[in-house]
Order: sequence, then structure tokens, then C-alpha cells
Amino acid sequence: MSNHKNGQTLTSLEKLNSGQVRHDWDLAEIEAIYNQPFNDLLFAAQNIHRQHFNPNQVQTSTLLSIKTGACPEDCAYCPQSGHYNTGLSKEQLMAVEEVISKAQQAKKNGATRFCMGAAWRSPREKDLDVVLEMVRQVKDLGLETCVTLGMLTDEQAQKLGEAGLDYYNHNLDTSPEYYQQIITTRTYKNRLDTLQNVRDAGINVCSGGIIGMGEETNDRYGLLQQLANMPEHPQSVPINMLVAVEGTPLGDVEKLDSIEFVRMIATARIMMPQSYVRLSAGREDMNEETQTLCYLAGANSIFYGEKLLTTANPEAEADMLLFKRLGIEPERRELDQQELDQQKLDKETLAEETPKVEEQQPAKPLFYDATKPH
Ligand code: SAM
Ligand code: DTB
Ligand code: SF4
Repeated sequence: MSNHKNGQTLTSLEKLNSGQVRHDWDLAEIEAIYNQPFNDLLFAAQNIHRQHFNPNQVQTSTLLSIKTGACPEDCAYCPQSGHYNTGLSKEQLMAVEEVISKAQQAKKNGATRFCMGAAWRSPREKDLDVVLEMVRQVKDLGLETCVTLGMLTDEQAQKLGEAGLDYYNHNLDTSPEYYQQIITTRTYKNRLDTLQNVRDAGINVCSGGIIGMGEETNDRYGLLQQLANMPEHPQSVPINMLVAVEGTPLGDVEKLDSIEFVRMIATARIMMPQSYVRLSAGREDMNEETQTLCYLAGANSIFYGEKLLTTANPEAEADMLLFKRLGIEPERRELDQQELDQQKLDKETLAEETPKVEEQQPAKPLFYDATKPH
């Protein structure tokens, strides 16, 4: 690797901050990025962000819990685990029509992606068939689709891919070492295998983790290392701040320093320059200044709408107001070829149906003219 830029030698930190797409990060390098002076870190992250994204656009996804509670897994952070009493009532899988009506609402509010989450260890075949139908119908509304259903076999991933699923969310959550203190009912390897099945099915991977669970900073580096050293960087990397829910083993864990959270976002941005980094759960407990620093650090995606899966998220109006103050626009979705063709067809049909100029009524003046008697 060349150490020269314009004839000058790059320091090792400059090299780490250079935004090269790599899959061979070691922990010492990640530590060096994360711990550099805050202004240097944010400057490097913002610089890289600008090379790949419009710095004033943020992608918006809306979440819906399509099957809530009574999950057989024992994830220590999760209010939906059946192992803990968090006061959540167990619910059946939602009906397709109800989900579609929520998706229509999300689209009306301006979201571009609709994410459906289920409290399952892995989907049963008959449930998967229902989810496949949800994916098809949400896609037909012109929204991107994402689901998070737990572990998937390669056949299940293939089926979701064939239904047109855009993203599958499956988080690594933390480092392989700390993982064992957080979840005992499935392994880190199980998670990596599911992500491999998702990649093989040609579905975009959405994978990240949670910080603020009492982990060491080393575990944060370990999580980022696992994410960035995958064969491809996940297209979407959600960074969640723990939402501490009473009744879960992490219900009274000490609140995370917000500067640490911003450091995590910036380090993710530097290590995975082309991925969307999502400022995910935990925004309800963050002030606007912290969220603003996250955008400056390269976060360019959020969950949008007043509810995450079972806990609160900022009101959509509050987010739009902050976007306005920051000059941020919600990202519009790029249309695929089929949608572009349809758009062209609609325009042509409209042109055919519109009467020619000579057939049209004389145009009314657009504005009231105060100089003329009316
Ligand atoms: N059951 C599926 C699974 O675990 O893959 C899908 C739903 S699960 C709720 C999706 C993700 O939400 C988890 O992997 C975790 O990262 C995140 N999550 C759950 N509870 C959280 C909490 N209290 N705070 C922050 N993130 C949380
Ligand atoms: C992700 O990384 N965060 C979202 C989504 N993927 C599915 C979930 C956050 C859940 C927060 C706790 C709750 O609302 O139940
Ligand atoms: Fe179940 Fe997912 Fe919650 Fe774990 S995170 S308990 S798998 S819903």
C-alpha cells in the first residue's frame, strides 16, 4: 500500500482515515480511529461521507412490529423476549390488510422503506408465506421492503429474494466475546450464517448492533470489525443505543455517554464508507444536538415515525422540524427500471387524454389582477 499523497508521507492515522474500502481491519486500527481527537474523527468521517453520499440527505424507514412478544430467545436487551416480564402482551401475526394500511400511512408520511419485524427465533413456513405476501404488496405500493424475522435457512432467504425483498435486517448486536453474556439461545455463528444466506439470495444486508449494554469499548471495536470484515459491507448498518426496558436484565444499565455514541457512528462511517449508517433505536433519549452530531458524523438513515417495534421514537413532525433547521432533506427513493417504464407510460397516456391546445377552453388568468375591474 502506498504511503504517499502529493509526495508527502501519510501518517498511519491518515491512512486509517482515508476511506479505503477494506475487509481486513484489526482491533488496534479500529481503536485508533475511534479514540482520535473528536474533531479529527468527525472531520474524517464527514469527508468520507461526502465522497459517497449527498451530505444533506437522510433516508427514512418506518418500522412495524407484525408479530409482537413471547419470543423464545433470551436476548438480554429485548422487551419482546418471553424470558422476561416487561408487561407486553403476546400478539398473533398481523393480517396482511392491516400491514398494508400501515404501509400506506408510512408512505403518506414520507418514508421510503417499510420494515416489518417479528419476534421469532426463525419463521415457520406457514408464517413465512404470509410475510411473502406482505412483501409483495408493500413493494407494489412503491416502498422499499425490509423484514427482520430471526434466523433464516438458505431456502427461506431465496423465497424472500424471489418475492422482491430489498433488505433483511439481522444484527450481530455486539462483539463475539460479549455476545455470550447477552444471548444464550443462539450463537454468533448462527447469525453470520443467516447473513450469508441473505447475501447469497441477492438481498441487501442490514446488520449492525447495540451499544450502551455495559460492554467495553473493545466490544464496540469487535462489533465493527465483524461487520466490516464480512465478504461485503452490509448495505445498511443500524447503530442502536440501548433502550433500557424495565423487566429485562439490562433494564437499569447505566446510560451511555452521547459522545461515545457519536464516536461509534463516525467510526462505522469511516470503516464502511459506502454503507448507509442508521442512527437507530435510542433517539427518543437523545437531544437534538446529539442527533445533529450523528448526522455530521455520517449517519444518513433513521427510523421515522413515533414507534420503533414496541418502544417510542420521536414524532415524525419533530424529525421534520429538525431536518428543516439543519437543511436536511429526506432522501427520495430511486425508481427501478420497471417503475421508470410505468412512469413513462403514465405520462404518455396522460398526454393522449389531455385535449389539444385548440380544443381547450381559454386559460383562466392564474393570478388575481387588481388593476382590472372584476
Ligand atoms: N427477532 C428478530 C431478531 O432478533 O433478529 C427480529 C426483531 S429484533 C427486535 C431486531 C433487533 O432490534 C435486535 O437484533 C436488536 O439489535 C434490536 N433491539 C431489540 N431490542 C432493543 C433495545 N431494547 N434497544 C435497542 N435495540 C434493540
Ligand atoms: C434495528 O437495528 N433496530 C430496530 C430494527 N433493527 C428492527 C429495532 C429497535 C427495537 C427497539 C426496541 C423496541 O422498540 O422494541
Ligand atoms: Fe426475540 Fe429478536 Fe427480541 Fe431476541 S431480539 S428476543 S430474537 S425479538
